[in-house]
Amino acid sequence: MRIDVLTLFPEACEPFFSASILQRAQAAGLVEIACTNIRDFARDVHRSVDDKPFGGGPGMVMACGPVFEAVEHVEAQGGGRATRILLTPQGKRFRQADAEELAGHDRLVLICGHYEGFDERIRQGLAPREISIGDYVLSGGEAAAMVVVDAVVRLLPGALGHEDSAGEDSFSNGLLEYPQYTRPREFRGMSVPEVLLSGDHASVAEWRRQQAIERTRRRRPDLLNDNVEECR
Ligand code: 9D3
Repeated sequence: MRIDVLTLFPEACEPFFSASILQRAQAAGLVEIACTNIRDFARDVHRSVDDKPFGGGPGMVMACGPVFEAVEHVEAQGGGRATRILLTPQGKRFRQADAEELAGHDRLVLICGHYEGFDERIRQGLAPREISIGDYVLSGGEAAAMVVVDAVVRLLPGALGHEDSAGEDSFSNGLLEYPQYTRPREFRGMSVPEVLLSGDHASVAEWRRQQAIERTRRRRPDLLNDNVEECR
């Protein structure tokens, strides 16, 4: 997989992609991640990438030229047309199922905005998917791009090192995780539930399933609607 992140702040994104699992996945050849500065494709002397909105109003709008040229530039570096993703508060809210779907694509181009928004012709001409990561206001798309890349790359076969982990995640089965414990058996008067020390694997599995369902019911009842059969 190849992922290009188009941004006005490549220096904000690069350290994140150079750390931890993302670094390992790149070293293992599972993914190549490159950040490109949209400003490199500005053509005027001021290297501007934004302008005042036609019709008036507050703020600035990200202009078409540099964004189109940046997309065309990275797509021309082999592979042809990529799956284009615009990070925007107006996008579809990103979920685990979206990460799983994107993990099956060969080339992703993520476009991060700053300013009040994108010139609408970026949507019209580039036909990107639009993704939001949740209902809160960020100062730009970079943090959202990091979230999407992280969620996708860890799903690539070989990225985690211990292969069955991703399938056991919260959200893969639609439930929150059960409580976990490690040594010591007692810590400051708090003990580990007896069933986990019993060695009875069936009882452990049943206890964990019940705990996961109960925790989900209390904290995230919205998730249960998607998984009625898990709760029976
Ligand atoms: C005036 C209306 N604002 C929308 C709530 C304008 C606006 C605010 C913040 C436009 C862009 C931004 C920057 N945010 C993103 O680029 C962004 C984002 C987000 O703010 N929340 C959740 N997901 C995302 S993905 C990109």
